[in-house]
Amino acid sequence: MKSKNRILFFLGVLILLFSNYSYAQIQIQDLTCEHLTNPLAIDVLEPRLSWQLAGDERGIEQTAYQVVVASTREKLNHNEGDLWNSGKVESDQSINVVYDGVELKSKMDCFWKVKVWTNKGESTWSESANWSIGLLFYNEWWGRWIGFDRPFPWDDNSFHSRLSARYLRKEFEVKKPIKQAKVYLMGLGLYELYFNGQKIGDQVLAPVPTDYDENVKYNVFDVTDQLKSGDNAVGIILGNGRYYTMRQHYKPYKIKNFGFPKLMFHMEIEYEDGTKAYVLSNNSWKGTADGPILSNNEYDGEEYDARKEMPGWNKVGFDDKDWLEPEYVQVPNGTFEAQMTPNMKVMESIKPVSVTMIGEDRYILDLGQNIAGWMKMTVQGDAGDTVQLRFAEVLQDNGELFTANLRDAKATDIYILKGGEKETWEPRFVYHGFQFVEITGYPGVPTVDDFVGQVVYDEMETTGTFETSNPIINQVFKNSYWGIRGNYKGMPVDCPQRNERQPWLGDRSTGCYGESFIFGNEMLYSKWLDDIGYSQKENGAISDVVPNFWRYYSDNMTWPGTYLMVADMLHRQYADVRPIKEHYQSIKKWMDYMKDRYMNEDYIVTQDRYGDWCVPPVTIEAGRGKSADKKHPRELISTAYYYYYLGLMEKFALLSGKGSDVAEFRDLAQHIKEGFNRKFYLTEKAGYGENILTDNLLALQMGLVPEENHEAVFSTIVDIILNRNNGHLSTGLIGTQWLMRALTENGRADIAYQLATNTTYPSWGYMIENGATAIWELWNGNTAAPHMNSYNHVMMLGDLIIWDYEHLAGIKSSTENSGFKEIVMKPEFVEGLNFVNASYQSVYGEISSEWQKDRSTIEWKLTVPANTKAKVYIPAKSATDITESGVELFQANGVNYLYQEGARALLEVGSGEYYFQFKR
Ligand code: RAM
Repeated sequence: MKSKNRILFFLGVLILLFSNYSYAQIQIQDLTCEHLTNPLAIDVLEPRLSWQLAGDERGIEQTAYQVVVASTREKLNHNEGDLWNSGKVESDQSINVVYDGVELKSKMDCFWKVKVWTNKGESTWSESANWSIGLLFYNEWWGRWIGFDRPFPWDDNSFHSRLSARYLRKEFEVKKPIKQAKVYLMGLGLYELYFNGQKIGDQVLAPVPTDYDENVKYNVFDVTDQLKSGDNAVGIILGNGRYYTMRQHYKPYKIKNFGFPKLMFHMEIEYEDGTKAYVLSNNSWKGTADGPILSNNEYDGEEYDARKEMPGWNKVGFDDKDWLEPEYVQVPNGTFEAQMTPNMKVMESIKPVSVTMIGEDRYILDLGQNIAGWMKMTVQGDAGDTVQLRFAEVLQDNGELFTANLRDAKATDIYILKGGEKETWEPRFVYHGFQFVEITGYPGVPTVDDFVGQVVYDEMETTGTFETSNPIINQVFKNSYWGIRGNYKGMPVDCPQRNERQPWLGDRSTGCYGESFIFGNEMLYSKWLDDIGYSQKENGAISDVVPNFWRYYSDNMTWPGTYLMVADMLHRQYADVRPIKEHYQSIKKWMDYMKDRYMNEDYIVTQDRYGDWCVPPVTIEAGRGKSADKKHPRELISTAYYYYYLGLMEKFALLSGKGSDVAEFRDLAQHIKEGFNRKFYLTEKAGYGENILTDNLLALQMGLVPEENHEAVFSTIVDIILNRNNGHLSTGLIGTQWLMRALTENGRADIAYQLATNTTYPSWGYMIENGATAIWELWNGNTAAPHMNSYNHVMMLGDLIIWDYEHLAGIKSSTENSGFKEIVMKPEFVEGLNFVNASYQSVYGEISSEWQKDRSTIEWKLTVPANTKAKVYIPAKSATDITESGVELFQANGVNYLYQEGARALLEVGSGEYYFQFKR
């Protein structure tokens, strides 16, 4: 560049910079519609739009926004909001802004952008984003349901169901230049979709499972780029999933089977000239059940015969004359709904640690981590060579797989080679929970380079990082991370390995809340909430397992009550109030049902089923070889929970505009509180019920203890832990949900810390000491009887993850301004812990908290996202004991000292990064 030009260039840049000065300050990012990024199909007509603000200055607050929604990209580029132009709206709302434009219709594409005004300047227009509406009405599906509603001679529909995969194909012609082509697909139980030989999308095990009698989820793909002019081919493989369920004729009253695999396909091609063409599922397709996938069963594994591959079956020109005409099959009962939670994906691939020979032609592969997913294998050999992979979570002492805890799940994949070149294979329609694999029949010597562990779960963001100076806390956190992701399977399941894998409600009642710090699980749990609603019977009863593939309507209190807990979590963590509004009536119906059936005249709720499920046996020896499924139902538990739920109902009523219901809930709650104290309070012991830890924790944390007994009951809790239990917990699935917060909120974070770092039985650390790489189902997982002893179950996490974030890191949402619009940052700088580094991606953006101690001072660095505020609690006698970024507190930019609260100074800060220092 000539020097004159260079000067002109820099001048230009300068002018640009200055003219945009106020704009450049604020950026808008992460636009979502219904919490999804550019969804291809939603079936919500008042979708909610969200965005995040970012900028370098402290204290950024949105003061107004403008949203423009257009029917084409061109219109949007010209700011022509033909669907909606909100105009400038004075508001600080940046999440869940409800679309309020032209009525949305099936198949509509909507393009949108937003700009904001803040107290620190305004933004430019955001990048554009989009959403599309799915097929809203049944009669817009023009295809027919096709498949084969029968077994083939090689199928076996006895107990261990074996069904080969079904392959369907169709060729069609593209006659003119295409503007857009979209596929709407329901493939049950599971599908893989191909166009011209290419797999569409990176989803696996799609769609997400539902109770197909109630609803079937459809997936939508934009295949504009996959089509070519002239002849094209579409191919679909169908697996069983939970539709043709894993066990046939087994406790038929309990296990739901839906039928044989089937699909409905609807493709619309819009040509550039405005005309349309359709490709629809009907009997002009061809199908076969005689392909390479001989069998696929989630419990038992997949069998694949590569010799039976049909090269080119999903491409143009394949000779399908031997294929069959598909049948018009039984239509699923459920309504058709757009799937608004992401599918599963291979989220991580890991290399095995070792492959060891343990016998002639037998090897054990160790992945080094208990995962849920499968192995991908590379192999070379002769046609007909058969490799068998058996999966297990742990080994026996003799080095063989331990499979007793899988019960009758065969957990075995079989691959038969086609021979010749190297072959790479992974199963399509199954997954396993495992760390170890027994390999037999592998031609040559298998090595770690021939295998990859594929970690499979719902596509979602990892939102949390967490690390402390204590290795046990860190390892338990890491194990939790693995356990949680392993058990997300389009629904939260209890375990991924044995012949169960069911979405039991009780396991997630508080768990969903802790999990939400680590994973962006909002859509998964919103979907689950709908599933729970669907499980409700006419009379109000709700299943313990939802979707209710296993039908357990036990009228238990604590499992179905998860309905309320999930709705509450979505509100607390994501400020999502719509689920509460949508489910309010059904929740209330369940509450009434339980009250009418099970509340006696003394206001005691009498029905409970599982009690404090899986409490630790008194000693590790006492639990040796013992089965853990003893139920000890307790009226104290059901009554306490009913009381707690009434508190939630009060909140839900207010949020749903049902304020007139509040008095009824309050009144009943008051009676229950009195009845509960009359029946369960043991005056001389200052405790409740059997005076065990769980009983007292529930009474205290659920607000059932009268003010005057508070201290005494808490002392009993402390006494039980420190003296009776010698510094250990004694809680099962129920009590552990309240344990860590009860201790901390009542001033004994030190005891919570002791429980979190214990390595002796029973404790989370004990699992680690005994080789756990996920979380065990049982505190005594190393000695219990195998038939109910999973090594990857998250229910015993209780409120530990919540404690990690809210109390160690000090990252908590206020209840009034939920979804982290207002953040409560009140870490416990517990003795023994020297640092905590944590971050959390909230709906507003990243929140972080990093503190560390040296001999005399504590340094605490924290980040607050734009358009939020934080209440910051610092243990200091006065503001003068605190500095921020090296200056006195009163001079610090954007920090507002409010007042002293006990031993802490309470500050308020706006968005930005802060760096506090204060004396220990
Ligand atoms: C078991 C599972 C599950 C639990 C139920 C009650 O089968 O372990 O986690 O919720 O029982």
